Amino acid sequence: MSDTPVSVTMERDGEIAIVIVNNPPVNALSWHVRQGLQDHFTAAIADESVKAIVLRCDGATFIAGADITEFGKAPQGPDFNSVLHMIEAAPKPVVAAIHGTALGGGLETALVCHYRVAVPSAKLGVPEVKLGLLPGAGGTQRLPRIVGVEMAAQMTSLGDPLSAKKALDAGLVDALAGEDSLAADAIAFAREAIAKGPRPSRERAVFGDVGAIEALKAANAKKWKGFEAPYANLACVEAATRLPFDEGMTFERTEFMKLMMGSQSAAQRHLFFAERQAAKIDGLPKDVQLRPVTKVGVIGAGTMGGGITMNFLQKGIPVTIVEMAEDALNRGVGVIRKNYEASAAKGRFTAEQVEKMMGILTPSLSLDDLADCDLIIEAVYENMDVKKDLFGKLDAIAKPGAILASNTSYLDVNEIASATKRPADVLGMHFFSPANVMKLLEVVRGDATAPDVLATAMAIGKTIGKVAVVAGVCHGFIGNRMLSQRQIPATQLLMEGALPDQVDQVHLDFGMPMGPFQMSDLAGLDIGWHRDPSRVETLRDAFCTAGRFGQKNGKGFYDYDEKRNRSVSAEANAIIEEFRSTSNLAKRDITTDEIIERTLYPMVNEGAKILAEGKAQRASDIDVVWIYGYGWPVYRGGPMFWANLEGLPKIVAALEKHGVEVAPLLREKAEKGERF
Ligand code: 3H9
Repeated sequence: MSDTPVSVTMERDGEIAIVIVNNPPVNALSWHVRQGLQDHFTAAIADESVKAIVLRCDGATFIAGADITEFGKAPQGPDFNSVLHMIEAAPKPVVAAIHGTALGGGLETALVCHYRVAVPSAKLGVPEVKLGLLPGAGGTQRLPRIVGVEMAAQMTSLGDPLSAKKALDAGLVDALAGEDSLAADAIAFAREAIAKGPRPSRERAVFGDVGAIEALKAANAKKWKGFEAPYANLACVEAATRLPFDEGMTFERTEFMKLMMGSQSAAQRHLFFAERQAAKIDGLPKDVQLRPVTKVGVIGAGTMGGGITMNFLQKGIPVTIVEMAEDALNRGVGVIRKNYEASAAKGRFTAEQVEKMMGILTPSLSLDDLADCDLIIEAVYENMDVKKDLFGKLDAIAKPGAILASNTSYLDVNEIASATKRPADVLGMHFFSPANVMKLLEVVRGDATAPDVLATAMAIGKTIGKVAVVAGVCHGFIGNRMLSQRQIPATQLLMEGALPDQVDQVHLDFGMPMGPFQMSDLAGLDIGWHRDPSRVETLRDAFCTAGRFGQKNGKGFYDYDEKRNRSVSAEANAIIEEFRSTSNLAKRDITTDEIIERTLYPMVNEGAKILAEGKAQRASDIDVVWIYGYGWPVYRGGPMFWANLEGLPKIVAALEKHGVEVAPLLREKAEKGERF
């Protein structure tokens, strides 16, 4: 018996052959699918009694793309492009019947079919750019021939799918089928297409305005900074406008291989799997039942509490928001409304939706009103006594089975839980500011947190559109614990001769959205300041004593104008100079390499400690935290992935050179030639 999985079969309906792909979960184009397509199409083409062919899929979706797990491995099975050329060259009409998502190589397969029929709920797109790639099986050459240059440029460089309706309007889909009758409708369509005959896309002319490509580049310059793939996609679409089809295909192939072999796509593919892996919780029974969450309580109507609340309202989950004082409550609710109205003005919501969301928000001045909530998230002042007092009160109010979560960003969740008689129901849900925008949610698992509580918090994170990552209890959890290892040496570099904008620029060039000192200014330099101007023991004390508190008062490490644009500050630099002169440290030139080694390598080192202590389940979870919580550049795959690319021995050597104690796990991996 052959070892080849049977993932493609063929049926007959009179003169129509129906080729059916069945390769769960997403009908990816694994080698055996390509083999099956080749075998069955060869047979259907050769069979003279077959007058037209339908291609459809079983399961939840049409083909959702190439099998990403095969990338980077030795090729097996037939070459994808050869299979597609064979389908396109069929001397009888071929009809793709699309449901679910026709993505990437899946849409490229549909593009070589002569006709496309889709159910209204289907989505069609080429998301390769999100994996640092381009549609490398003719997508960039066939789309401009079917939907025109402008739409092809948009689809390939942005990667967002079209609805079936939009695809119909664009000519990408020829007819909509009934939601429940796709198989039969596609056969009927194929029967009618027999008279029309085949219609290969490659023979059609490219149409549309090539100027759209430059316009797209201009509109997305900021978003695409540092990324290679959007530009490579556009170069291929542009090539389609001036090269014959076969030459365009060669151009596409070259560009595809460049991306495939490069580090950016490796990083983006890593992130694709890392994000999905993060949802998996080690050591949890498979049959764990989630607790229902139909009503949420949020304590604190400040920036965090308000942002957290918005996540739930947008998903139609009612929230009771509690504040101590009426003016603070009114202010908080007012900000939520203002934010929604601003989004409505930009067309993100209708006025009716805004009212609906505000209609399921219940403002309250009493904790007692949280008695019927399934999940209560505390977002008050970051102080252990305040939090313990609050959790003690909640213990008396919350209904049995309610999940009690703290949005603390540093504090010991076990100690918070100890203030209740139900520590199994307590955990951390650490949102990142602005909480309605940032995608990361650190779910902090306390020593006593029950499995179903943890699983429910992770699931609710997904419901509200977050990427949730499990973290263990430690100071700052995964993200902030690593952040502090960046901030300390960054400040030390100022003492040795660097200036804030030099350090920040290295981080910006690396691809971070802001550097360490921009971040300090944003957070506020006076947070945690002792407020005694006569005590100037740290650089921060010197800044605060000089009345430089950061963005909030327009001066910190930088000067800020009324629009919060920063400029280098002579006064700030003079403070640094003066503080340095008192510390006996000689001023010297600091190189870009040293800034990287001293600010980013210690983060990797801390990541290794976090892993060894089991505070993160896996290295890729750390990458997810930094990408979605702190804007680590996607094309660098997160700090632990990046560390592998840098080379762990190189990192160990640099840490030693700079006098940093090397984490045993990092050293061990470097010595054994392993990777994170
Ligand atoms: C391409 O096509 C290149 C071509 O141009 C060819 C050039 C020559 N391969 O996301 P989910 C797994 S590049 C392998 O949780 P959902 C996924 O890891 C590709 N595996 O489900 C997960 O596994 P596990 C272009 C894949 O319902 C499971 O399937 N296509 C692939 O939320 C379920 O996934 C894309 O970029 C794959 N292609 O969303 C589409 N896709 O259960 C990528 C998924 O072990 N995929 N898996 O964790 C998606 O966007 C979503 O998965 C999809 C379903 C929307 C399809």
